[in-house]
Amino acid sequence: MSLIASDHFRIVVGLGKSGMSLVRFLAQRGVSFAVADTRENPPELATLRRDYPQVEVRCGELDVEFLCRADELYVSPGLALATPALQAAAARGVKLSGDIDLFARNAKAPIVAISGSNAKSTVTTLVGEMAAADGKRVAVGGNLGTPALDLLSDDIELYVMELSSFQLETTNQLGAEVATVLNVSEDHMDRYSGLPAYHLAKHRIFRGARQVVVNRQDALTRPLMSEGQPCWTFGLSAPDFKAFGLREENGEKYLAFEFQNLMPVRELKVRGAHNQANALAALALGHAVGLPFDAMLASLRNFTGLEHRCQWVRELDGVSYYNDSKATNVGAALAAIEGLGMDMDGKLILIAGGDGKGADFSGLRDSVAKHCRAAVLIGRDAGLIADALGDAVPQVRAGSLDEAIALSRSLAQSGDAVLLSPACASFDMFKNYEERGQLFARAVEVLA
Ligand code: N21
Repeated sequence: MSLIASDHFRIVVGLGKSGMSLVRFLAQRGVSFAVADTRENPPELATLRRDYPQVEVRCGELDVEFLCRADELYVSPGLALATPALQAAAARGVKLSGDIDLFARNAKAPIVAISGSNAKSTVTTLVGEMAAADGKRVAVGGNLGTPALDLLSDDIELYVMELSSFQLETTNQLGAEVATVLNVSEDHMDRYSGLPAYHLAKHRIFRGARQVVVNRQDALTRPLMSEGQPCWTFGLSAPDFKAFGLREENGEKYLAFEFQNLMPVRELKVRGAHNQANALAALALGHAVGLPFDAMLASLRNFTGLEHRCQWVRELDGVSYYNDSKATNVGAALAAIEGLGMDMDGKLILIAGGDGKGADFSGLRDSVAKHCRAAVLIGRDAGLIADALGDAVPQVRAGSLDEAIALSRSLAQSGDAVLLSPACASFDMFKNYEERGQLFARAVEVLA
């Protein structure tokens, strides 16, 4: 009898977007559950109280005794697994899990699972468009757009999922048809003990995967323990067997698979080596789930890039303005600086800074020295970036995004470009990177 109280009782810990999707999923299936959030007033509390008034909610500091009433906790990606109350519950036998675990247990169609420090939204979107172009009923989401559980439907033929390290941390078994970690560079050092812990979290994406896709140019993307699954690779070098890459023939560069040229690189509307790598990664993932090359190549030809991802805003006085607000880590900013810088006659005015999440910014120095005329620094960690850049480039501090834009405009010469690529999260100044990007674009659009 005493077993019953804690049997099949779950607690959703963290009431954000995915927390609400868990609530809907569990309630719909008649599973008994409660909700906890460390915040006194979590964002979705009013919605929960309105739509599920019978559900018990505990706000504020987590209570271990309460958590231990559950046999399984679904932990939000916004909460560190190292949180003492979660670890205490785990030590007492409570299973730690997340929405992706539950999604994986309930998905009846193959899953394409995509992680990485950068480009995961771009590649996820591309694979989704490729599948749609082939006429597949495809669902795209996870870390971007719709939470995983809200995608579940018996009609779906393919799931294309972007997964963050925080989502993977709580995923015990994914069982993807094909899984990839596109690249690994430092991010979220405020949540991990170091790069190894972050790397390990990302690699949980390979658990139970039937095929894997690996980046030939980044050894950290190789599964730590290969289970002998078919392995496809992508990279900028010429491809061999089971490989996607670039091949040059008669002065023309092609996206290529093994010994077959697929499409001239110049037919892509997105520029830069990193975007060619993204296209090759999407081709590898699509090929692994049987998408035909004609549909995949048509999608690649149409793709103009994501919002806030190195997006051209306008030209003024011979100066182009780019919104790369989605660059929330050093690796992303580097890709933008190198990608744009390479293509230009003029130089870049880089607007960077924000919440650096404990990053080491020294990796920016060489690229900034090479491609930038000046750096305009904003936000909480402006000083850390200033120190890391040293005398690589003239730098100025701005107290607001508007001031940064005005300063950038005065520093730019005709032929230059102003690039917002912060290498930081936005939480110190904005709601999120989308708001930061929208405010940048709006302010640039109204410059007289
Ligand atoms: O937009 C930006 O500028 C930065 C994006 C990053 O740096 O990459 N994203 O840190 C992690 C989790 C990230 C973004 C969204 C989420 C999921 C949340 C859910 C709950 C976020 C925070 C919470 C907080 S839950 C609780 N107590 C930036 C809390 C909770 O405080 S990210 O990877 O119980 O959404």
